[in-house]
Amino acid sequence: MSMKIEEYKGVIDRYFKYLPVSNKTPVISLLEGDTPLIPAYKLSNQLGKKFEVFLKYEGLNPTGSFKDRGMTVAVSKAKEQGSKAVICASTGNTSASASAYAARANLKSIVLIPKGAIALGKLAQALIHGACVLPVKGNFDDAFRLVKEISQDYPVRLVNSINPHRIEGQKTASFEICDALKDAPDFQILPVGNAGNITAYWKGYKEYKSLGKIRKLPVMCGFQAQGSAPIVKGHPIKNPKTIATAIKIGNPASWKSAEAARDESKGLIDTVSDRDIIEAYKFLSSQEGVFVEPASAASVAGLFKLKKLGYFSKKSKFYLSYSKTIKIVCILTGHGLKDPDIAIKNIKEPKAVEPDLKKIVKLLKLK
Ligand code: AN7
Repeated sequence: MSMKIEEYKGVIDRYFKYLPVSNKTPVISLLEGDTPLIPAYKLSNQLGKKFEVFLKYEGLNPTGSFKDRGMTVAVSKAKEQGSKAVICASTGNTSASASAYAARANLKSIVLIPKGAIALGKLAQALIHGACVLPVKGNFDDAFRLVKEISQDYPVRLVNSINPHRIEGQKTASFEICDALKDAPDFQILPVGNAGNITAYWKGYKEYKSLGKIRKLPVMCGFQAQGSAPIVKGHPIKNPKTIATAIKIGNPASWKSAEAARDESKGLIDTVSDRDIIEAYKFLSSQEGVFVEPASAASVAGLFKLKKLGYFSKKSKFYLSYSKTIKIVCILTGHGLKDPDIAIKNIKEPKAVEPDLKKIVKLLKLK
């Protein structure tokens, strides 16, 4: 008897016909995608019987964030089109992903990061993958402006999410959710920074709908950190502030398409405070067993906020208009290990003990 196991080969292979690739494209993949959609029982219980909450754990991508879905397409296309180098500005995850895929593709990678404002794990990734890392004495928006100009004048391929290949790759996450649920969820909640991801998800859902693969479209709910919420405030923020460094962005590139996703889906883009983010961060790690970086917890903080606002109460128009179970997917964009400093700062640090059995047993109150 032959036992043939179908090998998983990454998002370009799985969704080939929906992506701007051909048989001539040299596929640069780290087998990204195929991330779990984890049922969140405790979150579901908090909302009530009628609700099922799922966590799309994008932290399990090869470099620890959703950026890998877009980067496999962007770097493969850069390679196909003869680029020798890629460049990006980044709050951390884009730089980690770009440097890994560039290393695999034998491309040079250049990353401009806001000095002192990216999480330690992400900096380590970019450096160890061999990127040329330039910390800029400014914020993300300054770095982003610079890389746009450099890529216009010099032979380096920009791999930030204004590169349409990034959006194409990232839309595969909504395909996976629909494939798993056999339809779109009723609500999708996600953090919003440069706004590429909300753009990509919405594009993916709309494509699946027009292909007849799903019957409905989700309501898209995006959340920005309160001190860094240009879309909610309606104007760019000069000095964005938040502990969620990944989404510390004052002038998002995909502003317009984020608003389109919000409006077309009859959704919303709102704020969550740093305190809300940390609360959700701790809830996820201590109650659901899922460790994410702070920016990712913004989606669950957003879910809690919507609940508090009565969005899911029995009297709400949403509750009444859904006869069946209401499915909510929260996107968890990056792994908790990216930013260990934040974890340590938010727990009580354990005290060291003598290697003494009796003392330890007593201390642990095991008797
Ligand atoms: C964990 O790496 O912008 O709204 O330069 O790393 O698509 O920008 C990261 C963004 C959410 C926001 N969660 O997504 C970068 C960068 C995490 C992130 C976002 C980011 P977009």
